[in-house]
Amino acid sequence: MQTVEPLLQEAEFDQKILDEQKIEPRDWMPEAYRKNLIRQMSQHAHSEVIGMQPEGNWITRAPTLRRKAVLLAKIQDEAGHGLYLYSATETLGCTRSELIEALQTGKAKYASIFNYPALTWADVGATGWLVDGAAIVNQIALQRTSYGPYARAMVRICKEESFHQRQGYEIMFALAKGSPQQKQMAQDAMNRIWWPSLMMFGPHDADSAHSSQSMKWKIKRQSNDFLRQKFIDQTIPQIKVLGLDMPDPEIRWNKKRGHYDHGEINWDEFYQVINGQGPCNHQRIKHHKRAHDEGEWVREAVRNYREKQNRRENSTMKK
Ligand code: BYC
Repeated sequence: MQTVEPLLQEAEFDQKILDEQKIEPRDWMPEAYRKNLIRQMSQHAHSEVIGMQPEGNWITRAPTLRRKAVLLAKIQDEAGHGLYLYSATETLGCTRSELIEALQTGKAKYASIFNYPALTWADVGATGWLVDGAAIVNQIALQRTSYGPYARAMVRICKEESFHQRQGYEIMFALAKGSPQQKQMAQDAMNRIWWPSLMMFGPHDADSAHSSQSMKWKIKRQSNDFLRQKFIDQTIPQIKVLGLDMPDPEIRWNKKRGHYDHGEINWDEFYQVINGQGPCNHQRIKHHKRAHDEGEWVREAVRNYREKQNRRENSTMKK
């Protein structure tokens, strides 16, 4: 039989959610809420970190010094997002090394889009524009998520992502208004990145395993399909400004719905990629493991420094 105290704690938690109050790390929370947050937030952190790889591949080949400086700054921002999100996830009682292990052993996912290669310079533009653009649509909703540390991390992340989206669009604009070859490169990059960008919002609502509970707990504030449609509606006018052909022949304005209709995503491809069989999954994890192993000396130095500090503090307390 349940004692009264857990029931009271649960009622207090439910009331906070109802009243739009944030849940904070020291507050009582249901175990399933905590686990679900660790799952989603760590996946989000991993996405930021793995997402540096396809763009990082272009730092040495950026066409001008200005483009290189901007790209470097963007990629460093992504590293920062990963770090805020790992720290926010650790407030739920797990360690950084547990999170990294889950990523490296394939237990934790990261956004499927980063398992595709960045083939040309235009991919850097299309990634900033479409991938960061899709991320903002999702993350604006997450600024109102019920877990305080996650919501607060999103505020700064959204500001930086909008700069990323603009720099990507500026690259696309320069290419689309450039030579016929440059315009073709922009068209090709958009055609390839369009569909994986739509996949970033996850499966259809009816097939989404976590949505219903996550919406009740206000972890997610808007559904996968709602956010995907929002992204499509705001991006099509931008494609028109670029003067590029639509990446999907079924895109047309539906006056009745007040939204753009579009073709169906290839869901077989989506599930293949999220289950480890995308074009670059193995390469991405292999690279992460190598970089992580090479950074072991930094972690060791930090551990030694902390131990030394603790010893010093203990000995001054004894005095
Ligand atoms: N890719 O029940 P569902 C960035 C998984 S990075 C991979 O709908 P949920 C950037 C899902 O995890 C920003 N997996 O799940 C960085 C679940 O699997 P598990 C990236 C996906 O959580 C560098 C299963 O499918 N943004 O901006 O309710 C350079 C069932 O799905 C995907 C985020 O990470 C996917 N696309 O909703 C440039 C946003 N979709 O865990 C840019 C944070 C679904 O049961 N995350 N899955 O094994 C979210 O908002 C939500 O987790 C999702 C999915 C909307 C993605």
